[in-house]
Amino acid sequence: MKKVILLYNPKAVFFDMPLALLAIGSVIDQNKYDVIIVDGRIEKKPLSILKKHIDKAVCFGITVLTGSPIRDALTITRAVKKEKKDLPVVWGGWHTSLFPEQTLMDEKDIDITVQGQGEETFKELVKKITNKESLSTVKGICYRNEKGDIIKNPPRTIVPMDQYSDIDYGLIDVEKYFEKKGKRQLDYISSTGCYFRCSFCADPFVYN
Ligand code: B12
Repeated sequence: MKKVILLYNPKAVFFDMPLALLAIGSVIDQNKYDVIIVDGRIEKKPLSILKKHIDKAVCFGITVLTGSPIRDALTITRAVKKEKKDLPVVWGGWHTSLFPEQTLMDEKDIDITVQGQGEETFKELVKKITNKESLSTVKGICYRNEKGDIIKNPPRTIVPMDQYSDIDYGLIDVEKYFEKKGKRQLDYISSTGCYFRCSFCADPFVYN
């Protein structure tokens, strides 16, 4: 029986494709795992879909931007944890890149936060979690150890995005996004990081 990597995009008022989850989902070996992306912006009852897969899940990953998406991310995290207490919950994205430790301090149901690019980090995390190995060598994460202490590992060096596998748009129902947007438009991000230092922007802090 194949194990499941369960991923969630919180509710928001925008219907762009969940590029972060597609990016981390696309690097997972689909011969070993079924990658299931549930989108709170698309599904009417996302929690019931998540619950259907929870028994086979190895971990539960959520992408989080600072601001309103946090509310739904928390609601879903707590509901998932209530259902399966020992399922590792991984929060990644811009919010946890800016607030690695604080996110864990504020919410006991989050086990791991990921900083910066997620592809390699998530691949490694999935392997460690599956084999029940220590997370102490996984770069670019912050986690709670067995004693309950919050540990921040060294950062991961930024990698040119061309080195990653192609994005597998088959992981989502692309037609549903076209419907929500009212046009057939495919989202694509062509760069990582930025040379400028604009004071309002998160990029200088996350990608230096
Ligand atoms: C596309 C985009 C949008 C779209 C879609 C947003 C969406 N919800 O999907 C639109 C135009 C709607 C939008 C709106 C907003 N955006 Co915007 N947006 C972007 C943009 C340009 C690209 C994001 C993206 O898809 N990147 C491609 C994917 C592959 O990369 P990624 O998301 O960074 O994910 C990687 C890692 O973060 C990590 N990762 C991410 N999630 C997870 C989860 C797990 C489990 C793991 C392991 C790893 C992981 O791994 C991924 C692969 O390396 C970024 C800037 C940028 N250049 O990235 C800003 C950015 C994300 N937006 C930002 C902001 C502030 C907003 C708004 C609040 C603006 C506003 N004032 O209204 C709104 C809020 C949106 C919302 N509430 O959902 C900030 C976020 C800062 C923060 N602290 O969270 C950014 C970083 C811009 C900036 N430089 O300041 N945005």
